[in-house]
Amino acid sequence: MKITAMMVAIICLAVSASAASGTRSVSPAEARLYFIAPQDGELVNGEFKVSFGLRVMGVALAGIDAANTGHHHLLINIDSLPPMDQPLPKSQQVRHFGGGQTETTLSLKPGKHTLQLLLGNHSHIPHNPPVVSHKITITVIQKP
Ligand SMILES: [Cu+2]
Repeated sequence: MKITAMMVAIICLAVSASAASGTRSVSPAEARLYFIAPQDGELVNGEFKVSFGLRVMGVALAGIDAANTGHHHLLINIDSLPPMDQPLPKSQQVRHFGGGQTETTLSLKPGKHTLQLLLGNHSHIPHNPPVVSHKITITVIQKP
């Protein structure tokens, strides 16, 4: 009987350990994610700089599990947010900055585009509650 209970306990530990890398991380309620540049409604050239702002939390490399940290994801022309309980997909529309970058240079076609920032934890899963910016709309104009 004792052995059986111990075996169950070991199995439970193994299961929770394997699930740990795939769980959400808690974020402080005061955390804020925002665009330093460009601003909502701004007209930009075909190639432009995007700067990410984060308050209360810190930036960590993907794979580093430290409290109150995460890495930036830039969502380009995404209408509805991806699922918040699983790793974010990687695509041209969902860009990961797992190297801890806080800015990038984007090249987009002329016209209107939306940009939104979403923080992900060490395994690219959004925090609980999600740390997400307002969605901004920019207009790319041809280079002069
Ligand atoms: Cu990521």
